[in-house]
Amino acid sequence: MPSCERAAELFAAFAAGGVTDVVLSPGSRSTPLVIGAAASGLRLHDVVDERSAAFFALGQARASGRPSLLVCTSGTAGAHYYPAVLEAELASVPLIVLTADRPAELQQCGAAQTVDQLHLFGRHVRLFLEIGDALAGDSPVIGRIAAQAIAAALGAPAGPVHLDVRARKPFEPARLPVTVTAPRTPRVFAAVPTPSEAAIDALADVCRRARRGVIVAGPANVAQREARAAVAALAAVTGYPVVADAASQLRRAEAVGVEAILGVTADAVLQLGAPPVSAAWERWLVGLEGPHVVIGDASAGVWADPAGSASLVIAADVGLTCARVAERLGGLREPHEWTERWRSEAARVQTILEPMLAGDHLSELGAARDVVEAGAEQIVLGNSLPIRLADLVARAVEVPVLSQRGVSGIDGLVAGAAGAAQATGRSTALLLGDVSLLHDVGSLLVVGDAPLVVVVINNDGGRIFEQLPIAAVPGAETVMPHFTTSHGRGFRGAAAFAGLAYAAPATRSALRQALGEALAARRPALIEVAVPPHGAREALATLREALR
Ligand SMILES: Cc1ncc(C[n+]2csc(CCOP(=O)(O)OP(=O)(O)O)c2C)c(N)n1
Ligand SMILES: [Mg+2]
Repeated sequence: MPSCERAAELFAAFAAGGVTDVVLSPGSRSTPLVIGAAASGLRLHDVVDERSAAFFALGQARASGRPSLLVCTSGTAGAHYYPAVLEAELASVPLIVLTADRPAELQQCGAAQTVDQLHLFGRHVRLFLEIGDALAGDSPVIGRIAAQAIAAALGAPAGPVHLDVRARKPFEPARLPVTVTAPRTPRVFAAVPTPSEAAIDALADVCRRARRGVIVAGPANVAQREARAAVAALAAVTGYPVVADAASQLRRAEAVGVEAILGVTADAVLQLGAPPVSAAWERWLVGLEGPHVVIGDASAGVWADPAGSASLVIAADVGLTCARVAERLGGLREPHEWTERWRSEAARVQTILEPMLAGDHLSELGAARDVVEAGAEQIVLGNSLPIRLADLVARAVEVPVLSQRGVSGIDGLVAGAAGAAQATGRSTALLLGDVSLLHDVGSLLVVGDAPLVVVVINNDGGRIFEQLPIAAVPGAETVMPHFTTSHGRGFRGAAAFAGLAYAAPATRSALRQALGEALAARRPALIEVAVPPHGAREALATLREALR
């Protein structure tokens, strides 16, 4: 059972393996872990609510690419980590969870705060280990356990790891601080999935045959920024447009939105990672007759072909694969009618969209454009309409864009953005909906002094549901309140409670000013953009009509 000294050695081993941050939630059973973490030199963050804590750590890891550690007590505490663990699993984010646990003899006998925590997260973690005994006595394996947990969390694919740590009383050290013994840890290089020669041959063959191809990229982790040059090289040698989701890390000046390809028929599509968020994509894919290539991680949970239409799947790193196939294909393809065709489609979409973004009145589309272009060093897009509207209006995006598209929850967005801002020190803008903010309103307390500006689009409810077929059913008005959950609340009081600066701009120029000032001052703030409830519904209907 862990002594505080041995626990300190464990955390020192995590530090040696590249971990920098631990998010702690208070408790007694976790005493050796807290004492050990405090002795290790790692940065500690205290977050009372384990659900917030887990999303905060998730945001740190999502932004930094480093595993973040979570420590909590026994009982229901670890269960509050569940949503963030699921997101980490499906979005491939490295997260290492340490739950303190009672010793085996105190299970199933009425001992307080005791539940069966073995495999608490079921099949949703990359690795589960019960390690209480390993931290007892002078076992030499502590360094190995930390290295193994880090390697499993970094993948490939990256994801969550759960270590359950049984502890028997007494937990306390004889005196503080405890001394830390340097652990013996192996140096670990995580797996990088390299495409085989055969995979490159197959992909090059698809590109040679298809003159009218398209490269598409859905939301991806920030590491995909490293693939930018390789994707551009592949686009150049194939003459294919890059249809890059705003959250793909690949949205550059020459990229086009999904709407731009709706009007054209391609004869091949190369999908990089997850499918794009836009519903237009699914409709377009149904009509595709040529090959559909999916490149990226293809392990069970992250196999990115929900429609089952892929004809070729290359389970390898996107950047490496694009670079290799671009090299294989060699010289630039001559521009021809295909290039003209999609460029003119992209221009047509722009001529429809830009007038809708003119003027100084507050609108959801306008706010999305203003947030994306506010000069933040990092952008976080909330789910529901925000990520979709940002995708519609974003032009080139040069900074990392974080999104929660593993499980697409509207939960934990504030905590995640706070973790991302804190871990990177980048000035961060979070765009999210009012129901999403209500869901995570408690996490405004974890923003602290992180350089985070939370921009809430308050359309008084979940207005995405007005886009769904249910809203068009005759008589739907009787049930729509159960979907939209209109609440009539503003967030001024929430900002005050959390000690955040607050602004409720009445115009877009005021919004831009409030955003610009808060970001430049790196001052945490909440900006509330109050818009008419049905504004997005009307704008999207107008847009669809014009694009037809
Ligand atoms: C944890 C979780 N609960 C429920 C949902 C289902 N859901 C998707 S969008 C949405 C409404 C979001 O409303 P809001 O944040 O105001 O955004 P808007 O639709 O107005 O853009 C809900 C409840 C979800 N995705 N995640
Ligand atoms: Mg809303």
